[in-house]
Amino acid sequence: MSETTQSTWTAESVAAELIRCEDERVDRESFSDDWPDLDVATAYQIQDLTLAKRLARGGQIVGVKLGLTSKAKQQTMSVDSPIVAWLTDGMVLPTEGPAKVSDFIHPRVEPELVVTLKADLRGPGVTPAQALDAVGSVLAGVEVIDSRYRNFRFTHQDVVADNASSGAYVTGTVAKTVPEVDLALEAVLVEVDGAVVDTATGAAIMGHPAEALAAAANMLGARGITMEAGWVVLLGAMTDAVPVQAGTTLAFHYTNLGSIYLSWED
Ligand code: OOG
Ligand code: MG
Repeated sequence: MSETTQSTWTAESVAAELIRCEDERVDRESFSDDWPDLDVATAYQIQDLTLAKRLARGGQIVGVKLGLTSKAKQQTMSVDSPIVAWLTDGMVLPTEGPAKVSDFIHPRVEPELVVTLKADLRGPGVTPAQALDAVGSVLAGVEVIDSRYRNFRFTHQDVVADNASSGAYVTGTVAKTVPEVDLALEAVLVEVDGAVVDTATGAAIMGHPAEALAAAANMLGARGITMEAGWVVLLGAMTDAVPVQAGTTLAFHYTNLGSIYLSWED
C-alpha cells in the first residue's frame, strides 16, 4: 500500500463546493492540502466547471480577468504567476447605492485597468503590440475579490480553481482609446475614508498592461479559447487589495480615467 492518501475530491466536486461556498457566503480550507497532486490544468478544468454552473443559471460571459499580474499582489498572496479567470454578467456591481458586505464572504477591493476588445485575439504568440491593436477602449476599474478560501490562503492551483477569487467589478465612466492614454504611466491613488493608502502606475502590471493582455490571450489560446471582440478584460490589480467593512468609503482616483467611489454598508 502506498502511503499517499488518495484524494476523494474530483474536479466536479471541487467546482460544486466552490459554488456552494459562494452561494452560502462561507469560506473553507483550500483544496491543495487534501489534493496535493492537483495540477494547474485540472485547476483550470475546475474553473471551467464553475463557469458552466454560472452559465446554466443564465449567466453570460462578459470577458475575463487577470489575477496576480503585479508584484504587490504576487508578494502578498504568495503566488508568483499570473492567472486568468472568467467574468460573467452577474459579477457587475450595481452602481446604485452602497455595496453590501453581506453580499460577500470577506470582500477586499483593488484598483484595475480595464480594456474592451474591438477585435478577437487568439494566442499563442500574441505580442503586447498585437494585443493593444485589439483594444477598443481603456477604462478605470475596481474589483471586489472574495476568495472562497479562509483568510485568502491558497496555492496557485487553488486560486485558479476558485476563478481567481472573483466577486464583482465596476468600470469607470471615462472611456479613452489606446493613443489617448499611456497605460504604463496611468496612475491611481487609493483612498480609504479620505486618506491615501496606496498608489501605483500601470507599469506595476507586468511592466506594461499590454503584457498582461497578451498573456491572457496566450494563456487562453493554450486552452483553445479565443478572446472575443466585445469582451471586457480586467488586467489585474495595480496595488494590494483593501479589506472593507460596513462604513468604509473608498475612492480610486486615476490620472486620466476619472474616479470611482465605493461605500460599504452591512
Ligand atoms: C486573487 C485574485 C487576484 C488581481 O487583480 O490580482 C486579482 C486574490 O488576490 O485573491 O484579482
Ligand atoms: Mg483583480
